[in-house]
Amino acid sequence: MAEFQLYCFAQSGNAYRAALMLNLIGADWEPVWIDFFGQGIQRTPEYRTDVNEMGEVPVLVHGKKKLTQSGVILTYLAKRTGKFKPEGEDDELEALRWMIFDNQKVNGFLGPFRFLKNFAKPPGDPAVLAFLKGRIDGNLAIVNKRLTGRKFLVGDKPTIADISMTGYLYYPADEFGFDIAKDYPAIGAWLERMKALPGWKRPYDLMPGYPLGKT
Ligand SMILES: N[C@@H](CCC(=O)N[C@@H](CS)C(=O)NCC(=O)O)C(=O)O
Repeated sequence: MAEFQLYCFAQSGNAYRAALMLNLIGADWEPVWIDFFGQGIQRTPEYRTDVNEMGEVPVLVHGKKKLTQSGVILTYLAKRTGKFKPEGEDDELEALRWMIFDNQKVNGFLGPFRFLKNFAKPPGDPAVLAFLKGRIDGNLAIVNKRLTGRKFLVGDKPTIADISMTGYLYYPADEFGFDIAKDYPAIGAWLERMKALPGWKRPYDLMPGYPLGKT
């Protein structure tokens, strides 16, 4: 058995943050596939009792510890290994600030937008998609401005804030209907820098369940 188990599925950008971190730090980890779209295991009472009361993925198991919320998982792994750890109180708080903004307003909107566009049955209401797209555009512009003239979100090295922010950004452009890397050049350049880190992999190459129905 590997040292870490990560409950995840290929289409989850929230889980990708944790999977990418595990790979970038060279951890001994294995995925536990959650059949999110088929059986919807995450919504069963058993899952909520035994795995995560919040009914979500990702969940990281490390020995007796079970951690949920990608931000908590990233923080735990950074503290344990010293890798991608923001240094000093100011940078720690700054990283947390960007991770909360990301969770709520960047990938927090991109995830539901992509879900409604690609996977929801019936497909998402166009008015809801238009609302989310407006928010996404505004918030990606904020991230693009932040990354203009700087290499990473916090300080001059990649931290967990950057790993968090990648959430849905490496999924194919056709799943969104717009190309984030092209529309936001500073984000595009930063995505290339993150891609160059040893151990980087695309979400569909890192987690099981792609294409849908294949484990
Ligand atoms: N803020 C959480 C978000 C986790 C989340 O929303 N995960 C989705 C999968 S991408 C989920 O499990 N949703 C539960 C459901 O829709 O039933 C994190 O970053 O871990």
